[in-house]
Amino acid sequence: MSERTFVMVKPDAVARGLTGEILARIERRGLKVVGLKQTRMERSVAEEHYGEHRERPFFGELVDFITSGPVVMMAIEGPGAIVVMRTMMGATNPQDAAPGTIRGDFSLEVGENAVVVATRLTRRGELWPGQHDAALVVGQASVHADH
Ligand code: FUP
Repeated sequence: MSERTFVMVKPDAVARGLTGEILARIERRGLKVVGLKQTRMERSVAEEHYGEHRERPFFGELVDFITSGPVVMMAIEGPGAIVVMRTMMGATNPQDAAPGTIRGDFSLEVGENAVVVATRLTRRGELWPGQHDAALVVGQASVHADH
């Protein structure tokens, strides 16, 4: 079933010039880029997005990092896009991420792990792109709920 998900290239990867490489991997896999935008995260939006981590010791650093430079947001569409993108992204800690995944190939530190993929429609799918650009809104009807 065709799904839509939200992918964001984080500031570390944008600064290192990896946006094209990440985009190319997504396209080569056969997924479609149906929305694309380079922007900067507002602090309040970042805090809400990472709200589940608010009480964790790394929360401040996480928000500082994600707002520290430009990011590239994408809406991605295709069969099984949510699971496929999460698999392509790799484990949260890049040191555990398998080779061949974006994190496993391009990052080493958990704080700077190159990419975000929406897992939960309501927070990761809707909030950021929805607030920034209608072209990136992840349609509720076409995305599975939590998994
Ligand atoms: P993911 O969906 O893989 O990005 O993972 P999480 O939502 O669990 O984590 C979001 C971000 O929090 C990660 F990208 C990095 C940061 N984080 C830490 O810095 N330390 C941790 O122990 C866990 C997550």
